[in-house]
Amino acid sequence: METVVLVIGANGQLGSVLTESLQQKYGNDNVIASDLRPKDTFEGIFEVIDATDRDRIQEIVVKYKVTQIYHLAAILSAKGEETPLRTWDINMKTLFNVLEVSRTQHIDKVFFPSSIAVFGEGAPLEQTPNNAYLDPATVYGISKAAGENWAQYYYLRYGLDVRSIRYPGVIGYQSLPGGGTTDYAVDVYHKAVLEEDFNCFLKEDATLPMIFMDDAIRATLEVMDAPKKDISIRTSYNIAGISFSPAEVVAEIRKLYPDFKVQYQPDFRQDIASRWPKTIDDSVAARDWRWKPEFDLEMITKTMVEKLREQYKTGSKNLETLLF
Ligand code: AKB
Repeated sequence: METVVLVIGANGQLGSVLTESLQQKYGNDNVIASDLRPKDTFEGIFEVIDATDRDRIQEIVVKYKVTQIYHLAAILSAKGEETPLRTWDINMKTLFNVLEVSRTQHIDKVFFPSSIAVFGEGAPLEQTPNNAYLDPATVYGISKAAGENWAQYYYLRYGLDVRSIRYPGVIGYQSLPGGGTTDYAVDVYHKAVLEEDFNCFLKEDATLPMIFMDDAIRATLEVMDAPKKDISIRTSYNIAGISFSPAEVVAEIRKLYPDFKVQYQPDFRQDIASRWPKTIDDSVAARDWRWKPEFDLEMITKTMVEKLREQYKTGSKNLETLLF
């Protein structure tokens, strides 16, 4: 049977880039992008879906004979703290809707993104293992930890093939993040290329796990493509990219922009970051589906600067819609 993919949250930082990769892999006619609002720049099939509305998800699944769902809609760590109960409600309701529609409509595979935000003070900060104790301190982290367990429940109870990755902070030039604690690592490149000063909301030594967009997308496709028998983790897989602190990324950027100025003004996001791992042990993903990141800080910096320069010079439509 042909693969037909539904992406929920297709306008987001990861969703927008993943949708393009899925279009390349399965063809434009076999990828249904969806979000709360359509985006002018989007080319392909788009449906408005509010994922809190289960009937609407089901309608689209039936209409296009969807076989796989990538559920990327969620309120992230920093934004989530503004309205904790609403964040819980939205993150969980949308997940349950996806799981229930998938179970009842016999969807082949579901992708559920988790995050390093599932970890808290009970986990080692360095080389945090896949099976570390989970005591997240943000409502986003709590919803992801619960979501991982529900994903596993649907697999064990109903045989639903749900696969999941715990993303580090994702860095890419194609889209902007929104509402996360790791967002500074994208903003810093925009400010450098625009030759503006940068105010960092984390401390200069706040090391966090990060991953370049290309690696994040490849990991997603690889875990979804892996033979079912190789998927030994039904909660979520740790994946590592590269860990660095604000001071380290700034030092790398200064190799290209020696006058780049930065002030550190840590806010509540520093408290969130201080409980997250600094480095991640991804040996289980490496063993099960041969995960290996490719981009280090130097490569990320070179690519981000080159691509953003190009985009700002040509007044890329993508950036306009995202920034203004
Ligand atoms: C966030 O900072 O909330 C996200 C994440 C690490 O899941 N980028």
